[in-house]
Amino acid sequence: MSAFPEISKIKYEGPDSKNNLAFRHYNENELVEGKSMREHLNFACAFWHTMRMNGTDPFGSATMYRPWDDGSDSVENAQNRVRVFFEFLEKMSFPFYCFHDRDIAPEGATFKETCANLDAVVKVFKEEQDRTGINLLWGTANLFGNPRFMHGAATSSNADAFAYAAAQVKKALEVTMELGGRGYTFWGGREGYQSFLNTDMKRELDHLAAFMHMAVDYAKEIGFKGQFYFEPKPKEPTKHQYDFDCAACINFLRTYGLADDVKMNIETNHATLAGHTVEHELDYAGSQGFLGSVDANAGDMLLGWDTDQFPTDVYMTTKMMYIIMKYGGFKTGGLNFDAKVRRESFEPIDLFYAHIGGMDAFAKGLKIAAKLRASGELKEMTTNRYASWNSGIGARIEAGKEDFKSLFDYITEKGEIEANISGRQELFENVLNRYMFD
Ligand code: XLS
Ligand code: NI
Ligand code: NI
Repeated sequence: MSAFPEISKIKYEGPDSKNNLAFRHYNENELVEGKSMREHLNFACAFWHTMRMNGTDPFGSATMYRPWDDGSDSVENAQNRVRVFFEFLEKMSFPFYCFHDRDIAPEGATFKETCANLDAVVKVFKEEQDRTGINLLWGTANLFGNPRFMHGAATSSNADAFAYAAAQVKKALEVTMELGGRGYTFWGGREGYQSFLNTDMKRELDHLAAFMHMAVDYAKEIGFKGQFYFEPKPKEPTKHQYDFDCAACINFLRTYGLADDVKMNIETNHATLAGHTVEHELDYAGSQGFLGSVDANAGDMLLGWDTDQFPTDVYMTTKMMYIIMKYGGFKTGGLNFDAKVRRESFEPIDLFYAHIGGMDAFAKGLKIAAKLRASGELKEMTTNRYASWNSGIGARIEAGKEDFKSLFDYITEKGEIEANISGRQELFENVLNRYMFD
């Protein structure tokens, strides 16, 4: 039985279409720089937001109208949600999806029972994947929702919570592998702290590293070839999350010998919460060789929390795709819509509008980014800005042929530096606008 009987498969109708249930820019097989849009973007749908958000907020109860969901915690209901999810994915032409273990299956009375519930639901995922050819981009474990993780999981003051989390991730890795997942994501959840007075930070960080090493080792042991990701978030739920931003995460990975096995999963709203733009985070990770995957969403600049809105700002998607392409595009990763419809957008059809908008915003951004790249205009302007490094003293510094003494002599002899040239930020912005609107 169809959960969305009134909605047929969303088709590409082109930029002139006025059909709100059609793509205007996302044309999955259209080639951009010789690669299909589908492969450039690797869109994934988040199970948690799409199937599990019921619209509760701290001031109000559930609002979402989801006629297929009986509201119970039964395994049957969980299995049925998976079938509905795949109907949605198929109608939206999603190549990928992502999940947390606890979104997809209910916890049982014991850990053993919980694992059995998970297996029963994963069986349906497997069937649906086989039926549709839709794949798992990454899996993850929810190590934050249950009260046992009130002090965190890997960084908990309670060693048993660490052990439970390890058992849970072992199982989540097996399940991710069984479903052919291309990756596995660590998001800190409660890996952070509220007050330094009751916190042994060094010990907690060491534990987090030990935990991630165990995961990496176990993945190797079972032959899981997927890419591990670390997802930065500066705050919420804890005041100081250890995975604050890309710089903090990469420092952690390098310090603890995890740099070869883990890349970044960058979320737009988390970047803005850290006081960065997502472009900054993507470029930083890319420049350090850690660009892995993206949780595509948007925050509200006036609100200080993770609003997880759908991305519709084409300036932002253009800049994001420009940077992602600069670093060679996604290898294992993709654009996972870690986004939820607003509490007031409670009808099933809103799930379609939301994802169509996000996919079209990125498709349009991809096309503009490709035009920017083809013209080379911005790149050339940037390269010219650094012209002083291409020859003479700049080239010699880059080649490691100069030191403080030689530079002291160089400047003493010259007396003053070559005149600076304008940064021309306004011109750069005008050039971008020309490509946005032409
Ligand atoms: C929460 C995170 C979460 C991760 C997966 O803020 O974005 O959804 O992506 O645990
Ligand atoms: Ni996320
Ligand atoms: Ni988030």
